[in-house]
Amino acid sequence: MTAETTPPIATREHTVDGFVREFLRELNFGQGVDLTRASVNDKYLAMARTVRHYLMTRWLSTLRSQAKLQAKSVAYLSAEFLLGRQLDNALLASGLEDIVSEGLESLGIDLEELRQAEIEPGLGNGGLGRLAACFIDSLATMNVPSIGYGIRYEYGIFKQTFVDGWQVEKPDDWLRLGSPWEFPHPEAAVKVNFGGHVEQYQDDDGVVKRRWVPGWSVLGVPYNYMVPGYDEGRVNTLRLWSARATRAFDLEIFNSGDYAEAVRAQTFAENISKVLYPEDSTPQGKELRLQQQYFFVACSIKDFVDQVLPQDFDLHKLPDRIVFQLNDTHPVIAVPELMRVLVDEKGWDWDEAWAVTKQCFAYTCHTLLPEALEVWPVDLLGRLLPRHLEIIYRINDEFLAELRVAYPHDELRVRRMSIIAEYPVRAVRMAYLATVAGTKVNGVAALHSQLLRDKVLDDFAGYWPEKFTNVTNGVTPRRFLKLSNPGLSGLITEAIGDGWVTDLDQLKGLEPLADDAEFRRRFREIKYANKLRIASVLEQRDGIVVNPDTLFDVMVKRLHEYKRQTLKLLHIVSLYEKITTGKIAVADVTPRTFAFGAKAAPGYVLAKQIIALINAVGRTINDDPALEGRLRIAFPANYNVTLAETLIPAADLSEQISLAGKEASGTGNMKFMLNGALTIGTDDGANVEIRELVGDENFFLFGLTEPQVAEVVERGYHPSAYYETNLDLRNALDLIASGAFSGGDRATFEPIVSNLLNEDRFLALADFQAYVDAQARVDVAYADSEDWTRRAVLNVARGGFFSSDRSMRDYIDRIWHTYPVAPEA
Ligand code: B1H
Repeated sequence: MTAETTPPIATREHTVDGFVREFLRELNFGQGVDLTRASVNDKYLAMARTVRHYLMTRWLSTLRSQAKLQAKSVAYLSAEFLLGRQLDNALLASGLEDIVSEGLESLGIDLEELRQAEIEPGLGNGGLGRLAACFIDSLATMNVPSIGYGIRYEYGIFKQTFVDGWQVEKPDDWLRLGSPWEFPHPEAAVKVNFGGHVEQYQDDDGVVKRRWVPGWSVLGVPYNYMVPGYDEGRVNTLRLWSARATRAFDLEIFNSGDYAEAVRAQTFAENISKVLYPEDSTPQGKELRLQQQYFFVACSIKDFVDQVLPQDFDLHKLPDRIVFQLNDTHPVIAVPELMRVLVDEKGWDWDEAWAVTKQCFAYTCHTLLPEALEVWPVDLLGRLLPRHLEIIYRINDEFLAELRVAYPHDELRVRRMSIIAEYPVRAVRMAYLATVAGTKVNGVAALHSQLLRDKVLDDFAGYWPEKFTNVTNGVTPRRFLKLSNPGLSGLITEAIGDGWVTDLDQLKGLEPLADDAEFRRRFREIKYANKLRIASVLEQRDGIVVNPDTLFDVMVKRLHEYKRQTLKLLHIVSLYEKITTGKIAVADVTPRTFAFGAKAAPGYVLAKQIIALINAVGRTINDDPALEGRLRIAFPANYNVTLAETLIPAADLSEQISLAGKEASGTGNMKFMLNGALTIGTDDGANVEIRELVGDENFFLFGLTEPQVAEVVERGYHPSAYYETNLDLRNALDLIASGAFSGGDRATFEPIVSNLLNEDRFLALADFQAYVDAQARVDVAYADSEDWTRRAVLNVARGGFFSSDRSMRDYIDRIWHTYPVAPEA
């Protein structure tokens, strides 16, 4: 189409009057209510739709220019996108903030009330899902053509409640009040097959081929979401798939007269996108989970090949047009799926198809825990996806043949590297499949990538050294500094201008101000205001009272033994024990608020007991007059992105205390740093890089290093030895065991104590003393408020590296080789 014949795209008037008109139109014509009778939800929905309309011009022109230019793109395949609330981000991206506050004020509407009405889409478990959300934000802001593909779960991560201190899960019905940010396209539904068998046949030329005869199918309905870049950037697309029953599926059964069966079949199909699996790091090998994985990946590949690409596109050029980034192993079934499409549907030769396929994928590994590496039993995989299993076998056969040439006298190595595990059951190792198929394999922090090369995938790194790379994670400064900490962002902008929002390295310009007393005073004032803000949120949200005149010591992350919430708890219990037995005077204790936020996977029994113990210790110490209010535990239920946004800016101390070698990266650690908290942490994940950047003197390091851990484990670890020799530790454990926190009942927390004494898989007892000593250094440092603030400022100033914009640049340079394309005006 030429410029003259290109139809125009509608625009909106960027004025207060223009906004008010659009808003009222949405309220009246969209919600069907007038302002005097509108509920908060009516106003929120109208507001959200209005703001999204202001982004529409940019979205449509992004789509139009991409259709024309066909620039190389990234398709980020992820089972999770933990987006958080959308309204503020959309306001920021549309540059409407001032217009909107003025416009709403003129209508007598409280913007804050509308913000609070938004239910956050919790379509992820934790760091991995939030990372995906940060990455797509950065890609849009940096004008990189990209599309996110995932699942529109009807229920996101469960809502956590506490009953007598124990976690009870409630469904997260996030769609119940309407979902103003999505654009459903039922007319573009895609069919996905499952089950059945594979048969042999002869094609027209008499060549014997194999094809899949599926047993059943479902439809995938795409829901599009805008991914608006900051400040006039592209508006990219996130496409999430929702499962529906096929019409054929229902009709056939329906016509047979069995209405109940037809409804049952429909429910069965729609189950696929019903709920997010709430396991973080320890996937359960459930059939429904594999159905989810194949479902969204098959929809996405079909969508990309049939809808996104032009009809006459030569698929041999696919690697010049797309890279599918595999966010962990969850989407790895995409590899045999693309092979199946090329070989079975397009009629390509195997070799030709494999040559293209292996250039189209790259794989990010997010873990080192052996139990987190997905392995699918061939029984299950073969039942659900028989043709894919055949394809995987053939990929493996050819790979092993290649290895036998490279290592002619090393059959042991060849077997170790097989994509198919033989023990304890025959199963497909998805990480190996991804490594074989990917152009690149990356870990998510320097140490993690090193350990991937040296330990988990060492044979592969030996065979393909150049395949392995690192991209350290990052977080979006738009959401986690600009929006979440308006006080600090204002101060930063005043000092160095606002270029930092898209070029976070500019924070370096703050370094000299660490020595400026007036700057430090204002920095402290902002931290204090942030503490007041979270105090009021906690009071309203949870009925929790906290004292803003205390050190805010915060540990927020999923509950996992390897993250060692119990280590922090032992520190608190030990302090408590020493105070109540008169070993230290209350007056000598630094007043602290210990804030926790943590969900446990519903089936993770020990993790749930640890939650109950944190709450039990909290009840005891919060009520004990002997402490004179100097120590308090605040454990709000249902920690989520929204709560993180107010809690992190209020923190003084960031707890990153995983056993060295277990936390792949961590991203909370980066958010705390950028908001001026100091870190107490082990030499693990991205902590290593945080400490390098901020300097040893501004980081409270403790604990065994990864090689030391390996050595201790090698020698044989005996946690009880620490109990025997460390009196403080023994007293703390004994206090828990005595029932002091469980109304005298010794049974309740016995499993936690005996696990620590007899097993302690993550060496909490070995690191206890080092941790307590590091906390003593924290107390000393905090007492010098000027110097503490100086260090806090340096944390902000040196945190620029942790922008997800930088992560995206690294992916682009090392893996994707895609280039920015600004949307046409
Ligand atoms: C991370 C997961 C994860 N690593 C399985 N692995 C899941 C594994 O649903 N599942 O089965 C869900 C999530 N999540 C985290 O990724 C790491 O533990 C963090 O250290 C890291 O910062 C984050 C982002 O890379």
